[in-house]
Amino acid sequence: MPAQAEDWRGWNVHPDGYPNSVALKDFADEVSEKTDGELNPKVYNNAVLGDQPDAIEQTRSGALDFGNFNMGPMGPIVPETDVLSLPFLFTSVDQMYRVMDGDIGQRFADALAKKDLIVLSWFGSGARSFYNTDHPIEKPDDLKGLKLRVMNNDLYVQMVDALGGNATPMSYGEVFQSLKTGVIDGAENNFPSFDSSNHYEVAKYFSETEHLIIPECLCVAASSWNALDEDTQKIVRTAAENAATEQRKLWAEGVEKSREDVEAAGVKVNEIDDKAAFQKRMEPIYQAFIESHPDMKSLIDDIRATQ
Ligand code: GTR
Repeated sequence: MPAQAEDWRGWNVHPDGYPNSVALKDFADEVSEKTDGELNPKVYNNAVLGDQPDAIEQTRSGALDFGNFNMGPMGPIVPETDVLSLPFLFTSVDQMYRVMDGDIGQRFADALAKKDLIVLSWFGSGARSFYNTDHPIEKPDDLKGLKLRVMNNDLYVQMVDALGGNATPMSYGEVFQSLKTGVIDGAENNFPSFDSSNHYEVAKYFSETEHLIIPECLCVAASSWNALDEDTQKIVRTAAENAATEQRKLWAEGVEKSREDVEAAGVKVNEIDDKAAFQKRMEPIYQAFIESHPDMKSLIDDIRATQ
C-alpha cells in the first residue's frame, strides 16, 4: 500500500453511460474500496485531458496514471500493435478476445511495457464500419472521392487510399463539427461510438464493412504501477480484469441498442454482400507491411491460425 493516500488520474474518450465509461468507473470504485481509500483512481471522461495520441504520451511519461486506449493510435508509438490495425485481420470479435487473452495478447502487452505502458486488461470495441453523409457504400468504388476521417495511424490512410477515398487523420472530438461543416464526408467507427458521438445526426448512411475489429487496453503508466507494492498491484489488476469482463458484456448488450437507436433516428444501415471485394483491395497493404516488418509475419500468421 502506498504510504499516503494517492489519487490516480485516468483518461477516457467516451461520455458517461458508454460501456467503457461504466466499466472504468467500476474499476476506480473497486480499487478505492479494496485499498481502503489509499489509492483513488478518478476517470476523466470525454477526452477532457487531451486527445488520444496526446493522452497515450502523457501516460507514458506518468503525467497521467492510466487510460483506456485503442490500439489504432497506439501503432505510431508501439510498432508491434500496428498488426492489430491491419484491416480484416480478425474474423470475429470472439476470435479477437481469444487472441488477446492468450499468449499473443501477452506479446503485445510486453511490447507496450517496453514503452512504459502496463496492460492490465483488454477491452473490445466491436467492428468498425464506414459511414457518410451522401450515399450507401456497397462496393469499394462507392468510397471514391469521399473525404473520410481516420484515427491517427498511417495504415488507415493507406486503407482509405486503397479504396479510392481521401483519408483525413483527425482527433475524435473534431469529427462531429467537421461532418457538419462538410470538411469531411464521413468517418468509420462502431455503432456505440457512432451513436454516442452524435455523428449519426449528420451522417445518414452506415455501411457494414466491418473492416476493423480492434482491441483496446486498460493501461497504467509504468511509473505509477512501479510505485505500488505487490498487494496493491494485485488489487488493481483484479479490478481491471473485472472491468474488462464487464465492458465486454455491456458492449455485447449495447451494440444492438445503438444500432436500433440510430436507425430510429433515420440512419440507413446496409450490409455488405461482397466483403471479399474490400478485402482484396487490402492485399497490397499486407504485402507492403510484411516487406517493411518481416519480423511481424509470424505474428499475423499466428493470429490468423487462432480459431
Ligand atoms: C472509439 C474508440 C476510441 C477512439 C475513437 C476514435 O470507438 O473506442 O478509443 O479510438 O473510436 O475513432 O477516435
